[in-house]
Amino acid sequence: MSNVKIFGESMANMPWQEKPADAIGPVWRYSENPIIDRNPLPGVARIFNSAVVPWEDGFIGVFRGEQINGVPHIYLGRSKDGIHWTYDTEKIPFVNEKGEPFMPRYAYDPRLVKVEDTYYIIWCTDFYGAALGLAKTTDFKTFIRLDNPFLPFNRNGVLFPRKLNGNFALLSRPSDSGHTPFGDVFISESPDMVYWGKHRHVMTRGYNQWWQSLKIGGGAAPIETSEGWLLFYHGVTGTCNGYVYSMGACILDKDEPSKVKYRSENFILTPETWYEERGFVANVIFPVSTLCDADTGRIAIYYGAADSYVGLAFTTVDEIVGYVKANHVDNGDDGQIGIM
Ligand code: BMA
Repeated sequence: MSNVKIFGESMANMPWQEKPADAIGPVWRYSENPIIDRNPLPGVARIFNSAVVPWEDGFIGVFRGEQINGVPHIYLGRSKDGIHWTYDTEKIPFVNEKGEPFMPRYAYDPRLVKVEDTYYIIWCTDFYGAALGLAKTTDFKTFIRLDNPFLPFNRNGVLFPRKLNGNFALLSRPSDSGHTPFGDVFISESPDMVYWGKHRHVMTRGYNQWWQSLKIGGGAAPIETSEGWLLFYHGVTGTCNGYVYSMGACILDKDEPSKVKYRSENFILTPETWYEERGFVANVIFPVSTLCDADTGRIAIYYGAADSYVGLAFTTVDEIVGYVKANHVDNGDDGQIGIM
């Protein structure tokens, strides 16, 4: 039982490992990481930055598969235990709203979020440069591509798992079309997943926390808790050898999620293991989705590691919320009063 409540479903079958006695910090890695290794299926060299949800008696997910020609696309995968995955060998066959085939030129960093009875996939697509792509499914057989929600450039779209005040809510990070050496998180609303507005600033990269000083971006879909929306995100610093991506955590206001209630001063996971430090892009931890059990407060975080592997990490809602509150930092941007 936990003190902080997760408002969500029971998930007794989610992957889980207890915190080891020697763990440092509020989040600990799965001992058998990485859960997805290189060359996971024919024609795909690497899977990383991927998202999963519970489905039937197991789990289903959308996977960023980097093909052997270097172009990323989204593949569907299934698992009984959330750890061992099998994949469709063909890319997800999107159709447009008329039912005609639609294949994006490339697709990466997919999120998968259930809102009411529909699963939405948000990814980075080509729209005269990097922009958010959007599709929906109810059965994981037919995937209907919807209009791109935003103008270019934007690469990090994270949907809330329920409507807020009657509207869908989407976190994103406006960017450039390249490797973006800047970036804050914003929120936008839509009554119908077509027209977006009510844009608000949520949070700024951390001026005084060097690990997130360059840019930040939404990670996994926010988890609704009795303390507010718990968000795992990525924070990036620039070094003389390139970017380093760590995982941060914050809690957004329950009713007005453009207001940051608490934001951890410290990263909660940073590249330390061989599969995070070494790979196609070294030193990347990129959280993309979570599974949680409302009964026990357990949380499993799926993250891309070094643009080469998928890692799994665990925490509990009590542990992470307690940590974020105890290490809360005020960046002066919480709430953004008057700046809209
Ligand atoms: C970002 C995206 C991510 C990637 C990260 C590190 O801009 O391209 O997919 O994990 O860079 O390379």
